[in-house]
Amino acid sequence: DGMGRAISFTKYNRYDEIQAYLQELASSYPSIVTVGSLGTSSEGRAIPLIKISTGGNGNRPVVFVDAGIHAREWIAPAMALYIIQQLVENPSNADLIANVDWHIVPLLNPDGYEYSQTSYRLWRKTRSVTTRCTGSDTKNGVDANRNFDFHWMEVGASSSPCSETYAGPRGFSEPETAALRDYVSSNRNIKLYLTFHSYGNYLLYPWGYTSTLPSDWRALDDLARKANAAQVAAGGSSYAVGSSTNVLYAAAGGSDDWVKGVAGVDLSYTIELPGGGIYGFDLPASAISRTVSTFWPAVRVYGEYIAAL
Ligand code: ING
Ligand code: ZN
Repeated sequence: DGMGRAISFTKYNRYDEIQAYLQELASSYPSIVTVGSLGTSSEGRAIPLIKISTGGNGNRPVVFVDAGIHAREWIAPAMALYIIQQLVENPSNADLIANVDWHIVPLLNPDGYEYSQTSYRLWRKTRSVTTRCTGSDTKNGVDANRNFDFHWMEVGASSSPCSETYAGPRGFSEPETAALRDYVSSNRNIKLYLTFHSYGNYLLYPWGYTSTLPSDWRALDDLARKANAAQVAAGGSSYAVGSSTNVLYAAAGGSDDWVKGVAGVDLSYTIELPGGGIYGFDLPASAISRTVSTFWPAVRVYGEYIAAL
């Protein structure tokens, strides 16, 4: 009908719905949207990737956003989809794409996400089959946020395949994390990395592998505090700001540590969105819209900072 396909924020969208929305954006906004895949998951799904660019031939600074590294944290992909919608479909955000490109992976772990939708709500890991757990195959998979190869397995990660924080047989054993590595390594213009998780209201920066702060921690801290203030002004609860180790817990192999420590992207953040529901990960669908729109002003602060560099 030419009206385009809307994305809903009154329910959690399935993988196919997310892919359909991105394809619709690519056909409705061909001059600024390119849709492709970051790579292929263990179960063979394309990992969706959308690039938003108003020009500059790939020479502009890039904000890289991902979500859904962990399957059960459903509000995170919803947040990424809201960012995509706001950047592409809301003209009042034109300033954020005027001289900055955004590369967004709204669902890095589609296999785990679909498994959490259909079979087991609290699934966290990927769905790769490694060593089977004794007596059960229900605990296969790798914690993708322990699988990045920077101080891999040093702290806060498990070598047991049955553990929820199983780091994998080796760093980058998972096709999903390897795809992110390959993409970020080959895109030298990435100036800011945001990875969305839930839950608990944290704006975290490296390091997760040590309590020592990065030398540029003040810049990381200042920007996060400005982002937090913006979402508080929009009615959100205040987030705790600090390094993962110092304000949450130590864990090596996270994406933010690798992106900063190896890929050399100075500004790297793990954002823990608010929780809800019985388990914390099951924020009711009725709360999605308010949650993502309340955090949007924080994303604007991040985007404005990169636009002003
Ligand atoms: N939390 C993150 C996790 O992977 C984290 C927190 C991120 C710790 C980065 C250390 C480094 O455990 C959730 N909810 O997944
Ligand atoms: Zn997580």
